[in-house]
Amino acid sequence: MIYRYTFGKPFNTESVVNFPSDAKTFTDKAELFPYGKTDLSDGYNFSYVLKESDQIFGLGQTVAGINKRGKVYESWCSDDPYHTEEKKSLYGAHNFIVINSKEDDKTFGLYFDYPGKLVIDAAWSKFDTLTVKAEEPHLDVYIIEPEAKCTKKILSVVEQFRSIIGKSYIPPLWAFGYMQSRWGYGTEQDLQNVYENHKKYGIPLDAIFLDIDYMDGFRDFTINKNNFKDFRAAVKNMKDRNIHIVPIIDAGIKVDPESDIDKEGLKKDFFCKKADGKPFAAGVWPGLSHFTDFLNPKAREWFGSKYKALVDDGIDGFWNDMNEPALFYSEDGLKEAYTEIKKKLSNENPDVYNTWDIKNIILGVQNNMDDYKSFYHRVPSTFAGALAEKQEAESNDGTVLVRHDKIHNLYGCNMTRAAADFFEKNCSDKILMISRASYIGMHRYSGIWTGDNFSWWSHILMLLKQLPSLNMCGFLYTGCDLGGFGCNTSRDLLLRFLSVGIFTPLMRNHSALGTREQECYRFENPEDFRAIVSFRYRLLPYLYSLYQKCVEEGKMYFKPLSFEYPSDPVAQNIEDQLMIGDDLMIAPVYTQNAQGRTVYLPEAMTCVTCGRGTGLDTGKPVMKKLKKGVHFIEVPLNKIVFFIKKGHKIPVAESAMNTAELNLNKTELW
Ligand code: MIG
Repeated sequence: MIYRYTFGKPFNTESVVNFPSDAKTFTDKAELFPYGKTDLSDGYNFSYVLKESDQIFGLGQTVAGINKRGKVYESWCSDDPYHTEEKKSLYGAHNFIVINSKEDDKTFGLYFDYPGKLVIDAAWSKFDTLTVKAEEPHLDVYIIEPEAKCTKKILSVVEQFRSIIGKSYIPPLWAFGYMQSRWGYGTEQDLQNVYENHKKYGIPLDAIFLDIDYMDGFRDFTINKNNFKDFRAAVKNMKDRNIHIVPIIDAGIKVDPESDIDKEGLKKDFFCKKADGKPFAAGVWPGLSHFTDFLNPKAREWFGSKYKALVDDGIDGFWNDMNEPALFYSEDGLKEAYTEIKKKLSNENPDVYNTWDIKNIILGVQNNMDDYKSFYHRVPSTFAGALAEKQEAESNDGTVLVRHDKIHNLYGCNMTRAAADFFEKNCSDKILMISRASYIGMHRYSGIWTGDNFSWWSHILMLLKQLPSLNMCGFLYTGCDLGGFGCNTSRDLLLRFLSVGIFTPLMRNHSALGTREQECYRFENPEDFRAIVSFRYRLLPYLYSLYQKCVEEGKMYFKPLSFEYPSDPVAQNIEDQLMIGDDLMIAPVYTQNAQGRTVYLPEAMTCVTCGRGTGLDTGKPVMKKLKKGVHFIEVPLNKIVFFIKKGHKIPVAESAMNTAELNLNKTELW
């Protein structure tokens, strides 16, 4: 059962697209809200008293457990490369939660469709209370109850939620292949080297990503002519080898009187503006940049059409970055900071506090809230609700101004939608699209990568917790930077990352400029890497069809054990193993030097161990039937270990160097 409570006049985020016509809706009826209390006297405040054993799930992309209880979260798309435990926000804003109550068998979902900052205090301030706070008392709140008599209540809530937000994006099959990326790849030679080395060591590969260096001065939709004599020919050369090239597109457009796109954007009035009517500019990679008003449908269409030049060059995949939007500085912000710093520097008796203040002033320039509050979007008045600026009469094209911070979480989502709308209308082939920032609704247009993780063991575990939470919110095509983005990886860490990555729909090795190079062929015994990566291709008949089924039926691809086995007390506490579809379970190793790990089997399963054979042959699997319960499982670095439920079988293909050479129909059953 689904109910919608509309408070005030919400902004239309378009995240919910299939609200059933016979479902109940209530308008401004806080007193009828069936769970918890709603107070509208000072913004929107919701509170719900939890029982001791209540669990809180959802919230998509966060640094937290699968069970989110005990922490505060802020829904605020943020470019923060330090994914440490105390962080309240990452790049996505995913306001869907499920409260699971064992004591009185009450399980229900809540979706707060609100495009500004939302603070979710999941029993941190008070150990028994969940509170949700928004500045504007204008939002839609959805309540989702499980279907009567179902046994897996959380999954039932998730499926119903997924049905109202619409089907998730399906990438092309090749985007399920192994993909290599690195910040720094920007030349024809880079592509050639990466391709040749994978081939040399027999490591399968389907795509190579280009980071900002392929552009001319970091200008979107341009090519650095020194790096590529003939970009189109380079793309074709790779495609002839079954390698797809995936360039990055950043949100900001360089302020540049010489550039056509900047001139055009200004002329057509498609950039966000400040209160004084001047275009807003902030520093990002290209330097001072303009920001397309993605909330304006015309501007969105215009930006989307810019992808055409690259599509015409043979490009069939993109990654949209910096679209929270990340802001390194604004001119006003810098001026203010310099004034403050000068004051501090004039201190006659320098001390450490004074010095730290200077450091903090500098750090505060980046992604500053004052900047997010300083610019405006032009939105159709029918969408703006109560967020339309009061003083602004509707202009004659039916649009009104909305201040950015109030709809911040929709920015990246609509950048990606701009591209996706263009592909939908103009491309006959499926296009790979991933975005860094997201809001629920964007799952219909693209996947996401989980941003700038580190080469840390704990970040394998973080991924395991993010995957099911993201799936709950519709994001199925997702994965992390395998090997870790920041910091220097190690051989064993990369192998363990890859061993999880072979199961994630997006399987991409990516790392930051200046870190240790982490392509598989950089390490000793590349055949160990070959064993892992080539096994991915063997799993593709199962994984790709499972993916499509999850899209069609609104199901989760990765499920926590607690969702699948709600009455098993041990399963409730396991957050480092995941079910994949209805047939598999994984229990990845995420500890350095561990030769295996303890695994809990919630029912009888077959433990499958595969390893390295000759060439692409990953050898005969060793199958061992195990009973329900706790087992110690050995997992050597170069072996793949997973579990198949008793009575289930999965199709396994022969491996291939890329998906184009993969025979999906020639499979054996394991
Ligand atoms: O400020 O384009 O998350 O994947 O390599 C950093 C450079 C900008 C952040 C992305 C990362 C990408 C990097 N970008």
